[in-house]
Amino acid sequence: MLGISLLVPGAILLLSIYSVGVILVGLTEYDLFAFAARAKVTESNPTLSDPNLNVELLVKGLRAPTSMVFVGPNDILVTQKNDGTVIRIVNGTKVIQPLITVPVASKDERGLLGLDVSNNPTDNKTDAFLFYTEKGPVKGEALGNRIYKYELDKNATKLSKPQLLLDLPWAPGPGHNGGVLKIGPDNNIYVTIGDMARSGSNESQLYETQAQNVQGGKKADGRAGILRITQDGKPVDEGILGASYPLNLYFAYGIKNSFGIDFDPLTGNLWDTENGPAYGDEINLVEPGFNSGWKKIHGIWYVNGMLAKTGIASAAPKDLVDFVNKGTYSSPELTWDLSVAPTALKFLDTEKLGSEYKNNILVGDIKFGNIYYFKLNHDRKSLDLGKGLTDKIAQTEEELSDVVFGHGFGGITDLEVGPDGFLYVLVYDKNDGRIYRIH
Ligand SMILES: [Ca+2]
Ligand SMILES: [Ca+2]
Ligand SMILES: [Ca+2]
Repeated sequence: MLGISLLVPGAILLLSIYSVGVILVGLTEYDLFAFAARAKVTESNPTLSDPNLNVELLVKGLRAPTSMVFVGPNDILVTQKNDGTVIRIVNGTKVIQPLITVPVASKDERGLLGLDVSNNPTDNKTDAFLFYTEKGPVKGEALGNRIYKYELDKNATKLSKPQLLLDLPWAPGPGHNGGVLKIGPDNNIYVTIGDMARSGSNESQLYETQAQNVQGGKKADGRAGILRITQDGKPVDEGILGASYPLNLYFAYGIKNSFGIDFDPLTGNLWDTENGPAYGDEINLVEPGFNSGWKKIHGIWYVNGMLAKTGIASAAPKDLVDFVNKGTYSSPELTWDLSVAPTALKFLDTEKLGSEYKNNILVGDIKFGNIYYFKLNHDRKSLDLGKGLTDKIAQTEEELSDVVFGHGFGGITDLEVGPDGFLYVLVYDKNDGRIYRIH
């Protein structure tokens, strides 16, 4: 039903209205990892808009890969969502023995979702950080969405000495766990976490907090934001939105779900992608205390309890939670009316693809298998958009075609620049996940 609702949301809404007792909230949402909502991998090679660039298949047969990180030249660690393994790809070949297998709850969007590594220059060790939905003793339940720190051995063969750094909500789920984890230029850990909504159920209303812009709602409990912790799992300074735990972990809030963050290599500013309710996907500049507006606003539209648009939002809306003037709403730098389910966002800090690309943004999607390319404006606080996108709204495929960098990848879950300066694309599939290299 979710898959069909993506294609014809209006029809499903109509069907549901005539179905006795069906609760409509969330029905028009798509599930990112669900079969029908994803672009599929194909045997034909993806295509690129720039005739000077080439794409090559590096590895295939990965199982539900969600994130990757380089630990050396031609040496990549990959997380697999459903089996909880971290595997290693050396020179395009899979190493048989995984580095670790963690106990995951893997229904829908739950599972092993995020990975980053950090070289500690003081003791010459490499730490690795994983985000996963930890399996609980009761079927269908989880212990939490958790971040663990591990030691990566010198030969990169195993992850050991797990330390629980952060224990985040998982209920009701199983959607919107976020799970992208990145070490920032300040050496702190940044992680995306969605609202953990349950599609087709009103149970989610029990979990509405001030971080979802519900005035007088429950206290923020760690969901619906981008959180920041030190590499020891501690809050950073006194907290941006407030000093109480876990509010003091929030870097940003009002986020329905995000599968992509990265830092501008020139300014250090954080940017994200966000997924809307079948419309209103976003790219944002995320300044400290950023409020993205969910679940009052998505894209540029006010959202009602049925997740339908109810008009264009004010640029300075008054009915949002601001944590005593500490949080600031800002509208997206780009919003999609036509939903693409954007995922990874990557600044190309390399000249290897051509100097014109340097320090600009690539964004992947999971619905169409596209990579989009965006230049930044001179002040690096907005996107340099032309033609049909000058209104900052992508209404049609034609408008989007101007920013398509690559097509035909299958659903993209991660983008990385390798130590060789080339671009690597991680493609999701349950049994035939892939990595492509662009050079
Ligand atoms: Ca990555
Ligand atoms: Ca927003
Ligand atoms: Ca437009």
